[in-house]
Amino acid sequence: MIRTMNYTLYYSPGAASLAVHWMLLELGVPYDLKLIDIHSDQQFTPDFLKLSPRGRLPVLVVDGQPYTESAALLMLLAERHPNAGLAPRPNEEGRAKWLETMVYLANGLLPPMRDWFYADKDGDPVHAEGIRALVRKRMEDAWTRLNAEFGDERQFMVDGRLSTADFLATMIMRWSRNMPKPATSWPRLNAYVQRMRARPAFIELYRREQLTEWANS
Ligand SMILES: N[C@@H](CCC(=O)N[C@@H](CS)C(=O)NCC(=O)O)C(=O)O
Repeated sequence: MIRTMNYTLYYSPGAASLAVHWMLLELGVPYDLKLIDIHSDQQFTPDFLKLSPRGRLPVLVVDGQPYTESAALLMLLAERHPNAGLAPRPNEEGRAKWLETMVYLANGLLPPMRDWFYADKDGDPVHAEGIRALVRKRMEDAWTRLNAEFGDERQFMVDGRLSTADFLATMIMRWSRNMPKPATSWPRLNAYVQRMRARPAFIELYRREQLTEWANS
Protein backbone atom coordinates (compact mmCIF):
# COMPACT_ATOMS: atom_id res chain seq x y z
CA MET A 1 0.00 0.00 0.00
CA ILE A 2 1.37 3.42 -0.98
CA ARG A 3 1.21 5.76 2.00
CA THR A 4 2.66 9.01 0.64
CA MET A 5 2.48 10.70 -2.73
CA ASN A 6 5.44 12.99 -2.92
CA TYR A 7 6.62 13.95 -6.40
CA THR A 8 9.34 16.26 -7.73
CA LEU A 9 9.71 16.50 -11.49
CA TYR A 10 12.94 17.75 -13.03
CA TYR A 11 12.05 19.12 -16.43
CA SER A 12 13.18 21.23 -19.34
CA PRO A 13 10.41 22.90 -21.39
CA GLY A 14 9.23 20.60 -24.18
CA ALA A 15 11.70 17.80 -23.34
CA ALA A 16 10.83 14.17 -22.56
CA SER A 17 9.63 15.43 -19.19
CA LEU A 18 6.61 16.95 -20.94
CA ALA A 19 4.56 13.74 -21.00
CA VAL A 20 5.17 13.14 -17.29
CA HIS A 21 4.35 16.73 -16.41
CA TRP A 22 1.14 16.48 -18.43
CA MET A 23 0.14 13.29 -16.63
CA LEU A 24 0.76 14.85 -13.21
CA LEU A 25 -1.61 17.64 -14.23
CA GLU A 26 -4.23 15.20 -15.53
CA LEU A 27 -4.01 13.32 -12.23
CA GLY A 28 -4.40 16.56 -10.30
CA VAL A 29 -1.80 15.51 -7.73
CA PRO A 30 0.54 17.99 -6.05
CA TYR A 31 4.13 18.03 -7.26
CA ASP A 32 7.24 20.20 -7.15
CA LEU A 33 8.78 21.31 -10.41
CA LYS A 34 12.50 21.95 -10.89
CA LEU A 35 13.81 23.49 -14.08
CA ILE A 36 16.96 21.99 -15.60
CA ASP A 37 17.69 23.97 -18.75
CA ILE A 38 19.25 21.56 -21.24
CA HIS A 39 20.11 24.45 -23.56
CA SER A 40 22.58 25.73 -20.98
CA ASP A 41 23.79 22.19 -20.08
CA GLN A 42 22.35 22.28 -16.55
CA GLN A 43 21.83 18.49 -16.90
CA PHE A 44 25.56 18.03 -16.37
CA THR A 45 25.92 19.73 -12.99
CA PRO A 46 27.24 17.37 -10.28
CA ASP A 47 24.03 17.68 -8.28
CA PHE A 48 21.81 16.70 -11.20
CA LEU A 49 24.12 13.85 -12.26
CA LYS A 50 23.53 12.34 -8.82
CA LEU A 51 19.86 12.02 -9.79
CA SER A 52 20.35 11.12 -13.44
CA PRO A 53 23.86 9.74 -14.05
CA ARG A 54 23.62 10.12 -17.85
CA GLY A 55 22.44 13.71 -17.52
CA ARG A 56 19.03 13.08 -19.02
CA LEU A 57 15.54 14.33 -18.36
CA PRO A 58 13.04 13.62 -17.03
CA VAL A 59 13.78 12.67 -13.47
CA LEU A 60 10.83 12.06 -11.19
CA VAL A 61 11.66 11.86 -7.52
CA VAL A 62 9.06 9.59 -5.98
CA ASP A 63 8.98 9.57 -2.19
CA GLY A 64 12.66 10.56 -2.11
CA GLN A 65 13.95 8.19 -4.82
CA PRO A 66 14.88 9.44 -8.32
CA TYR A 67 13.66 7.54 -11.39
CA THR A 68 14.14 8.18 -15.12
CA GLU A 69 12.64 7.08 -18.47
CA SER A 70 9.47 8.88 -19.45
CA ALA A 71 7.49 5.76 -20.45
CA ALA A 72 8.33 3.98 -17.20
CA LEU A 73 7.38 7.07 -15.19
CA LEU A 74 4.01 7.26 -16.91
CA MET A 75 3.35 3.59 -16.18
CA LEU A 76 4.48 4.01 -12.59
CA LEU A 77 2.14 6.97 -12.09
CA ALA A 78 -0.73 4.98 -13.62
CA GLU A 79 -0.02 2.17 -11.19
CA ARG A 80 0.17 4.51 -8.21
CA HIS A 81 -3.11 6.22 -9.15
CA PRO A 82 -5.25 3.35 -10.45
CA ASN A 83 -8.52 5.17 -9.89
CA ALA A 84 -7.58 7.78 -12.49
CA GLY A 85 -8.00 5.03 -15.09
CA LEU A 86 -5.02 6.09 -17.20
CA ALA A 87 -4.02 2.47 -17.82
CA PRO A 88 -6.20 -0.61 -18.11
CA ARG A 89 -5.69 -2.83 -15.06
CA PRO A 90 -4.37 -6.41 -15.44
CA ASN A 91 -7.02 -8.52 -17.18
CA GLU A 92 -9.11 -5.44 -17.97
CA GLU A 93 -10.11 -4.88 -21.60
CA GLY A 94 -7.44 -2.97 -23.49
CA ARG A 95 -4.58 -4.06 -21.20
CA ALA A 96 -2.69 -6.01 -23.87
CA LYS A 97 -3.10 -3.21 -26.40
CA TRP A 98 -1.92 -0.66 -23.84
CA LEU A 99 1.21 -2.69 -23.04
CA GLU A 100 1.92 -3.17 -26.72
CA THR A 101 1.44 0.54 -27.45
CA MET A 102 3.60 1.73 -24.54
CA VAL A 103 6.45 -0.59 -25.49
CA TYR A 104 6.12 0.32 -29.16
CA LEU A 105 6.32 4.05 -28.39
CA ALA A 106 9.21 3.64 -25.95
CA ASN A 107 11.13 1.14 -28.02
CA GLY A 108 10.21 2.08 -31.56
CA LEU A 109 9.71 5.85 -31.56
CA LEU A 110 11.60 7.45 -28.65
CA PRO A 111 15.05 6.17 -29.77
CA PRO A 112 14.82 7.45 -33.35
CA MET A 113 13.54 10.80 -32.11
CA ARG A 114 16.55 11.04 -29.83
CA ASP A 115 18.71 10.28 -32.88
CA TRP A 116 16.97 13.05 -34.84
CA PHE A 117 17.95 15.65 -32.27
CA TYR A 118 21.25 14.20 -31.03
CA ALA A 119 22.83 12.50 -34.09
CA ASP A 120 25.75 14.95 -34.05
CA LYS A 121 26.28 14.77 -30.31
CA ASP A 122 25.69 11.06 -29.57
CA GLY A 123 27.59 9.83 -32.65
CA ASP A 124 30.19 10.97 -35.13
CA PRO A 125 28.84 14.14 -36.83
CA VAL A 126 30.14 12.78 -40.15
CA HIS A 127 27.30 10.23 -40.12
CA ALA A 128 24.59 12.58 -38.80
CA GLU A 129 22.87 13.24 -42.12
CA GLY A 130 22.57 9.51 -42.85
CA ILE A 131 21.17 8.86 -39.40
CA ARG A 132 18.61 11.63 -39.80
CA ALA A 133 17.58 10.25 -43.20
CA LEU A 134 16.89 6.87 -41.60
CA VAL A 135 15.00 8.49 -38.71
CA ARG A 136 12.88 10.43 -41.16
CA LYS A 137 11.91 7.22 -42.93
CA ARG A 138 11.20 5.40 -39.68
CA MET A 139 9.02 8.22 -38.37
CA GLU A 140 7.10 8.70 -41.60
CA ASP A 141 6.44 4.95 -41.78
CA ALA A 142 5.22 5.09 -38.17
CA TRP A 143 2.89 8.03 -38.85
CA THR A 144 1.48 6.24 -41.90
CA ARG A 145 0.83 3.12 -39.86
CA LEU A 146 -0.71 4.98 -36.90
CA ASN A 147 -2.86 7.12 -39.17
CA ALA A 148 -4.26 3.98 -40.81
CA GLU A 149 -4.86 2.34 -37.41
CA PHE A 150 -6.77 5.34 -36.15
CA GLY A 151 -9.66 4.88 -38.54
CA ASP A 152 -12.43 7.46 -38.39
CA GLU A 153 -13.93 6.49 -35.03
CA ARG A 154 -10.94 5.96 -32.78
CA GLN A 155 -10.30 8.77 -30.30
CA PHE A 156 -7.23 7.59 -28.41
CA MET A 157 -4.07 5.52 -28.87
CA VAL A 158 -5.66 2.66 -26.96
CA ASP A 159 -9.17 2.47 -28.32
CA GLY A 160 -11.95 3.76 -26.16
CA ARG A 161 -9.98 5.44 -23.39
CA LEU A 162 -7.46 8.09 -22.57
CA SER A 163 -4.25 6.50 -21.30
CA THR A 164 -0.56 7.12 -20.65
CA ALA A 165 0.03 6.22 -24.32
CA ASP A 166 -1.69 9.45 -25.37
CA PHE A 167 0.68 11.66 -23.38
CA LEU A 168 3.68 9.83 -24.80
CA ALA A 169 2.43 9.72 -28.39
CA THR A 170 1.39 13.37 -28.44
CA MET A 171 4.78 14.42 -27.04
CA ILE A 172 6.56 12.46 -29.78
CA MET A 173 4.26 13.94 -32.43
CA ARG A 174 5.10 17.38 -31.07
CA TRP A 175 8.81 16.72 -31.50
CA SER A 176 8.22 15.98 -35.18
CA ARG A 177 6.82 19.49 -35.75
CA ASN A 178 9.91 20.81 -37.55
CA MET A 179 10.66 17.63 -39.47
CA PRO A 180 10.04 17.67 -43.23
CA LYS A 181 6.75 15.76 -42.72
CA PRO A 182 5.45 16.26 -39.18
CA ALA A 183 2.91 13.83 -37.72
CA THR A 184 0.18 16.42 -38.29
CA SER A 185 0.61 16.00 -42.06
CA TRP A 186 -1.49 12.84 -41.66
CA PRO A 187 -5.18 13.89 -41.35
CA ARG A 188 -6.33 11.50 -38.63
CA LEU A 189 -3.22 12.20 -36.57
CA ASN A 190 -3.82 15.90 -37.05
CA ALA A 191 -7.39 15.54 -35.76
CA TYR A 192 -6.08 13.48 -32.81
CA VAL A 193 -3.49 16.13 -31.96
CA GLN A 194 -6.12 18.87 -32.08
CA ARG A 195 -8.22 16.92 -29.56
CA MET A 196 -5.29 16.25 -27.26
CA ARG A 197 -4.13 19.87 -27.35
CA ALA A 198 -7.63 21.03 -26.40
CA ARG A 199 -7.43 19.19 -23.07
CA PRO A 200 -7.36 21.63 -20.14
CA ALA A 201 -4.32 19.84 -18.66
CA PHE A 202 -2.39 20.34 -21.91
CA ILE A 203 -3.24 24.05 -21.91
CA GLU A 204 -2.11 24.28 -18.28
CA LEU A 205 1.07 22.34 -19.15
CA TYR A 206 1.89 24.93 -21.81
CA ARG A 207 1.31 27.73 -19.32
CA ARG A 208 3.56 26.13 -16.70
CA GLU A 209 6.36 25.25 -19.15
CA GLN A 210 5.89 28.62 -20.94
CA LEU A 211 5.50 26.93 -24.31
CA THR A 212 3.72 28.55 -27.23
CA GLU A 213 4.79 26.68 -30.37
CA TRP A 214 2.46 23.85 -31.56
CA ALA A 215 -0.68 24.95 -29.69
CA ASN A 216 -4.23 24.94 -31.06
CA SER A 217 -4.82 28.34 -32.56
N1 LIG B 1 14.40 7.52 -23.22
C1 LIG B 1 14.52 8.70 -22.39
C2 LIG B 1 15.14 9.82 -23.23
C3 LIG B 1 15.64 10.91 -22.35
C4 LIG B 1 16.30 12.02 -23.18
O1 LIG B 1 17.02 11.75 -24.14
N2 LIG B 1 16.04 13.26 -22.76
C5 LIG B 1 16.63 14.39 -23.42
C6 LIG B 1 15.64 15.55 -23.49
S1 LIG B 1 14.27 15.17 -24.52
C7 LIG B 1 17.80 14.91 -22.62
O2 LIG B 1 17.85 14.73 -21.42
N3 LIG B 1 18.74 15.57 -23.27
C8 LIG B 1 19.88 16.16 -22.67
C9 LIG B 1 21.15 15.50 -23.12
O3 LIG B 1 21.14 14.36 -23.61
O4 LIG B 1 22.19 16.15 -22.95
C10 LIG B 1 13.16 9.10 -21.84
O5 LIG B 1 12.17 8.90 -22.56
O6 LIG B 1 13.07 9.58 -20.71
